[in-house]
Amino acid sequence: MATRRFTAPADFPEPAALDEFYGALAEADVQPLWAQQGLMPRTPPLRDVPALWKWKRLRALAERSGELVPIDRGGDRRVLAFANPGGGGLPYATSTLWGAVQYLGPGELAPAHHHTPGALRFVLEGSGVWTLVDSDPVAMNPGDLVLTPSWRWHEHHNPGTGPMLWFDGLDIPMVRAVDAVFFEDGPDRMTNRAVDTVSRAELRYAGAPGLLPLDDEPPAPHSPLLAYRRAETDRALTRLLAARGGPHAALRFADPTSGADVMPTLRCAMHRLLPGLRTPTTRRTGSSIWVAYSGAATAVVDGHRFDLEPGDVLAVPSWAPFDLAATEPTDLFSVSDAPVLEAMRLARTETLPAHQELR
Ligand code: GTQ
Ligand code: FE2
Repeated sequence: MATRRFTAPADFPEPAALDEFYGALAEADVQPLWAQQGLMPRTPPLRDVPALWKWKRLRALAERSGELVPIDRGGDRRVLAFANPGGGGLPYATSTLWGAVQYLGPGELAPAHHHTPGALRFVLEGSGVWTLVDSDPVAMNPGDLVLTPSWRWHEHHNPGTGPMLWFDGLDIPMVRAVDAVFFEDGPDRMTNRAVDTVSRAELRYAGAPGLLPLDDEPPAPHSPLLAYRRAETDRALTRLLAARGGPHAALRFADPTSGADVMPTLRCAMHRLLPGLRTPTTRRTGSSIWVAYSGAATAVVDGHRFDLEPGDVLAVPSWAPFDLAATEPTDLFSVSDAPVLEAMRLARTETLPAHQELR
């Protein structure tokens, strides 16, 4: 059997020589691999923790922010970001995803800006609001998914009489990690006015499934369809559930021209679960945020049990065992970093042989 050969350093180097050597390393801005802790753990350690934000509490805080804080503070948005308790104080729901609840009061306008992080909105409460994406007015209503992809100008208008609250999902931690955040305020501010037209994006790309304009535009790096309507999602879930014979259907929101994810960094999905099933316990690389839309369900994440009611938001860390069970018919929205993990060829999924035990 071949023996591994090493050039032999002194068995017992002089402590003073070692100290001097480590000093010289630090001086030279280099660090030895042999002094690193946890650089390559055997499996991803849970950095973030599984965490739940209850809608009841969130809603009250968001409403209070509407009373106390004008919209022109910090980023021109009234946004409460989910801060993962394991995230060292950063305002991130997970290590790769920004999640937040945004509150836009009646008569308010969140003025135009653009940034390289891509954003999506999943509407939870209110009506009559529209987001202008570049020059396209996109209406917002509960259960709708609205996209404001990277570097597209966007401003939110509420000409109505009640507030709107929605979930924001962005790729901010990923774009920050690669030092590619750019931001600009809009050139001028539009006046608040109601728009009752259908967005140009929907006129072109949401006519009917599988029917695309023949005079297609050059492909954008994101879905050209900027809104996915609740009625359509609901109908598609009903049909998929029928096709599968229940009790779990999941739909991925896709670019109608390519089938790709809605944005290069973010995967969005909608799940419907019927009572009587606990999904297999799986874990995946990459993290996700889950937003309950309707019904009642229980999630187990890394042995911790969470009850999901409408509006509740759950953070699922990378490689955390995760399963779901509904106590009544339940719809859940999810956003994840899966396109990035897949592009990096780092996507892994494992289904555990048995359901996890509660801690
Ligand atoms: O609505 O434009 O939650 O720019 C974070 C940054 C929302 C927005 C957020 C943003 C927005
Ligand atoms: Fe924004």
